[in-house]
Parts: sequence; C-alpha cells; structure tokens
Amino acid sequence: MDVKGKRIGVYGYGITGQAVASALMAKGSIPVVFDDRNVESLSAKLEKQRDENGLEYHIGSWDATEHFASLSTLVISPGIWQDNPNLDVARRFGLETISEIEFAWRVGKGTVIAVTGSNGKSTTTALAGEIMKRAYAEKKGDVYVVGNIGSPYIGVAFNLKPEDVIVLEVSSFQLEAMPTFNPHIAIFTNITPDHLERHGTFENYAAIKRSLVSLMTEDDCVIYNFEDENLQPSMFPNSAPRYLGFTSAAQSFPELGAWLDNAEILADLGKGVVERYPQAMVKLKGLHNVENSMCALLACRLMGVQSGTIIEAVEGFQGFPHRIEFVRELGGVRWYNDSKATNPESTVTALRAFDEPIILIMGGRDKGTPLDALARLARSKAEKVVLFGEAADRFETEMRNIGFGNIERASNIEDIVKLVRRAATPGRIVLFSPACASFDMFSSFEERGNVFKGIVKNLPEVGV
Ligand code: UMA
Ligand code: ADP
Repeated sequence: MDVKGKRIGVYGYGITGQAVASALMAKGSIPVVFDDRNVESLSAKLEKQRDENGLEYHIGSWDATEHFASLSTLVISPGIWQDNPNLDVARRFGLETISEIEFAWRVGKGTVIAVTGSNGKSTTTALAGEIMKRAYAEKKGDVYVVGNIGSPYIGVAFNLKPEDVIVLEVSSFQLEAMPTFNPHIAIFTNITPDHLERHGTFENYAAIKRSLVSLMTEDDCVIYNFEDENLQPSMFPNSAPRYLGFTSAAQSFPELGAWLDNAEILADLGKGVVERYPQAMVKLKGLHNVENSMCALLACRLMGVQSGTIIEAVEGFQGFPHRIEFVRELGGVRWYNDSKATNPESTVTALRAFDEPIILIMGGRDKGTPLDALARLARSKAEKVVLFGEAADRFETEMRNIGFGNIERASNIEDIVKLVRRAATPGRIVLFSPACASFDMFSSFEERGNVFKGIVKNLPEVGV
C-alpha cells in the first residue's frame, strides 16, 4: 500500500492514532487526524505536530461531510464503534475504513502469530514472544510483540522484513475492520461474555472473534480451547486451516494438540510423535497459565522452535505485571497483585490458583456483573474479604447474603494494606484482585496495581 503524498484519515488520537500518524509522517503522507475530544493536552500535542510535521487535525466538534471527501483511506482506532455516525458518512462517500491492524498488515511483511480470546491474551502473547525471541536470537529475522498488549503494530510495520515474526494480540474491537488481515497462526484462549455494551450480544462478540480465521489456508493453523463450547472447529467460518486443540482438563485427547498427563504437558502436532514437557516448567500460578503456556508452546513448535528452547523460555517467564504478580513475602505471608482482574471472572481464576487460605481485597468501579460464582468461591477460599471503592456496598450485601461475614472495609489502598498486615498470619496469601474497573479511584488498572505494590514493598519487616 503506497501512502506517499496521500491524505489519510486517522480517527482517534490515543495510543493507536498517534502511532498511525507518526508512521504516516515518516513515510511522507499527510495524516488528517480526527478526535471527538477537545482537551488542552490533546490540542497542544496536535498543534506541535502540525507546526513541525505538517499534520492536519480536527478535534472536538467537526463535520465529517466537510473533510472525508479529500481522504484516500480512514484508519480507525479500536475505540471507534462501527455505529459511529461519522463512519456512516465515510460509507456514503465510499471511503474505505480500516483498523490500524489492517493498515499495518497491508504495509508490513513477516509472519503473524495472532492471539485473541477473552482472558489470557496478553500473557499468551508475551510468552509466545519470549519463546520466539529466544529462538530467533541468532537468526536473521526479528521478533516483535505488538497489538492490544499496548504497543501498536503500525509502530513496526513499515520496517518489517519478510523473515520477521510478529506476535500480535488482537482484541474484538480491532477485529471489526480487518477485511484482508490473515495470520499464519491464530490462537483462541477462550471466549466468555465481554464488551457486550459494544457488540450487543454474546453471539456477535464470538462471531467477530472467530472471523479472525476467515482467510486462513491449509498452510495455516488455528489453536483453540478444546473445552470451550463456543470455540469448536465446526463453529469457525473456515475449515481450511489445521485445528489444534488444547485442554488442561482431559487426560487423553482424541485430536491433535496439547493436554495434561501426570504432571506432563503432552503435545501431538501430527508428526507421529507425542512430545513431553514437564508441567513444572510453568512457574506462573494457576491451571489457566498452563493453558496459556500450551497455546504458546503449540504456536512456537509450529514455527519450528526446538522443544528445549521452549522449555527454557517457559521456565524463565516471570509473567506479566498485575496478573497474579508476586510482590513480596513478609512474615510468612505472600502478597500478590492481580489488579488486571477487572471483572469477577478474573478474580475467580485467581482464587482457583491458590490452595492456601486467602485474604481477598476487592472493589473499585462496579460493572454490575453477576457476582454469584465469585461470592460462592470467595466463601470457600477466603478467610477474610476487604472491600473498597464504589462497589463495596453491593459486594458486601452479596457476600453477607450467602452467609459470609468476615468482611472489612477501607477507603484507600494504604489503609487496606495496614489493615491486612495486622490481620494476616503466617501461611496466608494476600490477594489484591479487585474484580472491578479502577476508574473510581485511578486512571487505569496499572496505576492501581502500582500503588498497591509500592505500599506493600515499603512495609517495614516489623510493625505496621
Ligand atoms: N475517540 C474518539 N471518538 C470515539 C472514541 C474514541 O474520538 O468515539 C478518541 C478518544 O477521544 C481518544 C482516542 O480515540 O483520544 C482513544 O482511542 P482508543 O480508545 O482506540 O484507545 P488507544 O489509546 O488507541 O488504545 C487502543 C486500545 N484501546 C481500546 O481498545 C479501547 C488499547 O487496549 C491498546 O492497548 C492500544 O490501542 C494499542 O493497540 C486497551 C483495552 O482496554 C488496553 N483494550 C480492550 C481490552 O483489552 O479488553 C479491547
Ligand atoms: P487479557 O489480555 O485477555 O485481558 P491477561 O493475560 O492480561 O488477559 O490476563 C488477565 C486476567 O485473566 C488474569 O489476571 C487472570 O486472572 C485471567 N486469565 C489469564 N489467562 C487466563 C486463561 N487462559 N483463562 C482464564 N482466565 C485467564
């Protein structure tokens, strides 16, 4: 796709839009930026780019009918919904609208391993990236870990070589406008209801996810969760690629893929041998991380990585910050930060990862999602629950309704940590797994987790 000299629309000027605009300016095209926000920090940034690099911009209230006619393509950020009225204008004008991933795919080269799913995307992407980097250390290709994980694909796309590997986390938002994108390997960790406010129904959401495989051929491969009833091969819109399943539940496995047997991960890639990997190579907590490792393992074996390299990389993988992240041990108590748990399901996963008695810290902005499963599991696994933030009232009511009474409250993280420090006796796990969004008190789950970690790390060895 030749962009030189062209006027290309960039809708949304967050992490994605800024990366798209920078890449376009570097290639001699004129980005025309649109953003519905009009705040000082945004206009200052754009004004600077306009003066230094010739970028054009329209923010706050602007009229698409005035500006879209002169554009050759419109690249949208993931946060732009398909029912956005400005996209109707684009359609009326016959202006092609594509996601940033599609744009990067069109200009870039290399082999793509795409990772999607409702939970486990970032962990699986990061792990597959670590393995591929280790395997490619002495090869001529480079490995890039990009996408929804936080650094846009377009940031590297123009410089890619055919021998490079791109490990790409793809969200359902990005999948909405990717008509020609076609990965070599597609990983589906699982599908549970998420982002329904945007996709309307679970079926729509699942169908958008599954559309990732639409253009794959018999040379390509889909790695899917064998236990997930919404991810069975017959439900995908394309039967051409090979389908490899994974399961942490079954002891034997009728298909190709990976499964668990007596503390070993077994993998059959259809080459007539069943490979064996020690389950203990997975240092991260929880069976879900064994599943994430199976996904990464299968993908990297398909890419030709040696088993020994995979074992070394999985053993060395420390996980991703804010996902059941070990913070420190203090007086026989182990403290974990799981601030990325922004919904009850993630907190359920975290609770399942421990056998020890838990002091569970939850709260934040309530998403109104059902709490029954979480409350029941917390009753059986948590010794005490500490609540904070806007969700505290509803969480307390739900916990008390099912007969769990050891609940305390605090209004900020510092007070929570002090309270828990006094209550926790040796052998306990302290699990900061909020089950809620962070926006009532913080700008992101990262900030929330960093505040928690900072306070815990500063606790004195003795006293409170
Ligand atoms: N905007 C408009 N009009 C709109 C909506 C947004 O003008 O109708 C503007 C906003 O004013 C803002 C910009 O668009 O200036 C924000 O764009 P964005 O919401 O697409 O966010 P980015 O900063 O570009 O970050 C995006 C992803 N965000 C979303 O999908 C909402 C990031 O995923 C991703 O890491 C980043 O691109 C790099 O690829 C975040 C996320 O929450 C972490 N993802 C969801 C998830 O993981 O569940 C899908
Ligand atoms: P995502 O990028 O899809 O949000 P992450 O790897 O960031 O996924 O993990 C987010 C949370 O989801 C983790 O804290 C954990 O509780 C849960 N999780 C991770 N992997 C899985 C999995 N394979 N199945 C179910 N839950 C998972």
